[in-house]
Amino acid sequence: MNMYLLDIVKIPVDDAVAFTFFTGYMAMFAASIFFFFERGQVDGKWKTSLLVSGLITGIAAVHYYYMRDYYTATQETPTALRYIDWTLTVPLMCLEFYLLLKPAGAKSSFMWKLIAASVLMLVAGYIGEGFTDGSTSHSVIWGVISTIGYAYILYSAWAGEAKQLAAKSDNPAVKKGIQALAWFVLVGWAIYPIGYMAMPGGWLSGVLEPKDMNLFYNIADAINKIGFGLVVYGIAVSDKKPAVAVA
Ligand SMILES: *C/C=C(C)/C=C/C=C(C)/C=C/C1=C(C)CCCC1(C)C
Repeated sequence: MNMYLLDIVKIPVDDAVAFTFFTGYMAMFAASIFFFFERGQVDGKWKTSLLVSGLITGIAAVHYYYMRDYYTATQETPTALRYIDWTLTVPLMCLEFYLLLKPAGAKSSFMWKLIAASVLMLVAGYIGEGFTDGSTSHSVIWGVISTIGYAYILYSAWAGEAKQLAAKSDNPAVKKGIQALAWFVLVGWAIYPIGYMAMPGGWLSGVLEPKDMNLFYNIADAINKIGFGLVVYGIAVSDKKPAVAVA
């Protein structure tokens, strides 16, 4: 056996899950390069936000690199890697809200409340998936607890603190951007619970196979992580300093 070929993986042509692991990896990787390079083009006050956008997709790219291999080697769901990734990237998305709303008066307590809600959402989801006994009750109980955390973030974006801070912002680009992020949280983030329900005992386990969970998570990750970054990028480029008139 040629020892240099050990890393070659086989992807069956009908394995949609493997496809999304590979395209997800490449998309996250490319998005990171884009955000890091564009960071040099935007006004100084947006540079940290763009850096965080690049970190979110960059951290995801590294995890996808490993999750891809894990899945192709074992055909199993990389639960631990998935949640390690989310534990880093979701709080960074909360940080994006804070950075955008800081000029409108957001305090760090605003950010910590969002982060606390995201930790509740993710810890409960991890117990639900990682420690399942295959029963519907286990899946549902932890799914419901997780949803409490999700509901808090959703509430903040649509009616609570984030919404109210955005209303106070004197920057139309930020107002529009926060509204766009609120849509991502409502529609893009709602894809995850659907994937969760594919787990053994889950409400959709009669319709979906357990590995289909990855299909939902991979598609949602690409939409949300790259989408969040593009919204931030959109704010930064539409909010250029007005050109100085030449006398
Ligand atoms: C980049 C990763 C992101 C934006 C991940 C978001 C994850 C969620 C919104 C997960 C939510 C869940 C529920 C609301 C209930 C079931 C368990 C979870 C963790 C899948």
